[in-house]
Amino acid sequence: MNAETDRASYVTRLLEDLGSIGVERGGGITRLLYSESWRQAQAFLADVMAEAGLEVRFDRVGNLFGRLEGTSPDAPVILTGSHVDTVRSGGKYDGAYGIAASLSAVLSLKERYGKPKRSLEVVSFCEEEGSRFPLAYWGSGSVSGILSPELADTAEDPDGVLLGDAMKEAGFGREDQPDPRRRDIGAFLEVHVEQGVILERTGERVGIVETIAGQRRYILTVEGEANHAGTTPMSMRQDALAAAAEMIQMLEKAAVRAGEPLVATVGRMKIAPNIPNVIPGTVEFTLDIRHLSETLLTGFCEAVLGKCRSIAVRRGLALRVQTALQSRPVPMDPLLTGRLERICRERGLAYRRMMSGAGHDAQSFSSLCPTAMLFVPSRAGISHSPEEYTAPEHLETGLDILTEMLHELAYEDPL
Ligand code: HGY
Ligand code: MN
Ligand code: MN
Repeated sequence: MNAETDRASYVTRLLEDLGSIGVERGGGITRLLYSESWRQAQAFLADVMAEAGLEVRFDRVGNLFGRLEGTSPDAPVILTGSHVDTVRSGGKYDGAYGIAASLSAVLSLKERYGKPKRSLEVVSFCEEEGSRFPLAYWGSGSVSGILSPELADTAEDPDGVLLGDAMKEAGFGREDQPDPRRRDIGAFLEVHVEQGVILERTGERVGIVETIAGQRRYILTVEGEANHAGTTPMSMRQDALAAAAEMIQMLEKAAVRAGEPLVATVGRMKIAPNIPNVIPGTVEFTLDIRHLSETLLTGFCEAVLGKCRSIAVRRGLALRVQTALQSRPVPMDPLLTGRLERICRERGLAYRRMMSGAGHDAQSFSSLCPTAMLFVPSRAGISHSPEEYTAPEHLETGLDILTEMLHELAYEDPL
């Protein structure tokens, strides 16, 4: 086998191994922040990094770094990687591919060129999805400083466990562990599966991300009155679920009317007391709204939240709105996207510049240092599902481009 196929098979093997951690009967993968499967995955990756001869380090929130020291150790670090956590019943590639490709790229550069000028670091971010706690980007946001450590004292999971307690339970959150905040990063690169169907439809091999959509996540709590389903006349009800249903219908209609690229999703709902013969007294549900334009995103959110309040008032119910996440649309670095484009052209690869409707760790870095993302095709655009799949030749393309980018940034040109 030649070096190229070696590097590629290293990625597929890592994906298989990582994909076996947190796998469920139905084939989905669940690795929620600070859970046992999350801990196993980080421990596995720490071993892989150590075996590869990288300097391994965890920071205080559980981000894992593998460092290949450069000949100018004080020069800005070239950081590459992605997140180890998953959604519930997620796929094998989201996040994991970025970590596996980064590891393979750094290892092959180490074997071929030895020490870089600028240190190269592979990172497995502890959390990006926001699948357990009502925040996202806890890993990259702690490194870049866009999230404050105090969030650990207030963010609670659906079982009422505080993020800070879960962090300590998993062996992190101690003062003697390295502060996650970094100020020595010169550039961040992330390779990721597209999680959409554009590349597959157009036949292009590579997506060069220009902008990552802005995101708002809210938790709406509708307070009505639980009551007997048989004896309470329709005219006397304060049905929290009927009100929530009207709000969700309104939201969907408003999003369709607003048109692309705006998207709005209600992904999680809790009903209390959730009993067939009791009128729901309390309903809590999430809103996930995204757009490329900060102004239009803000305007849309204000409008639909206003309509939700009017629905609650008209029905004599109370409505509480908590903001769980506000991330602005972020542009990627034009010099780095230009580099990616040149590398694709040199290889005769069909590529397209595109936006990302999905949020990514790269979003956390764009205000800190030059940042770039590249996508490889997802089969049928499916993601956040056990059906998530990307063909080996596409994984190899992303690996090849990432390796070249890292070679140029860490061994050759100044940033
Ligand atoms: O939700 C997202 O866009 C990403 O997968 N965290
Ligand atoms: Mn991801
Ligand atoms: Mn995801």
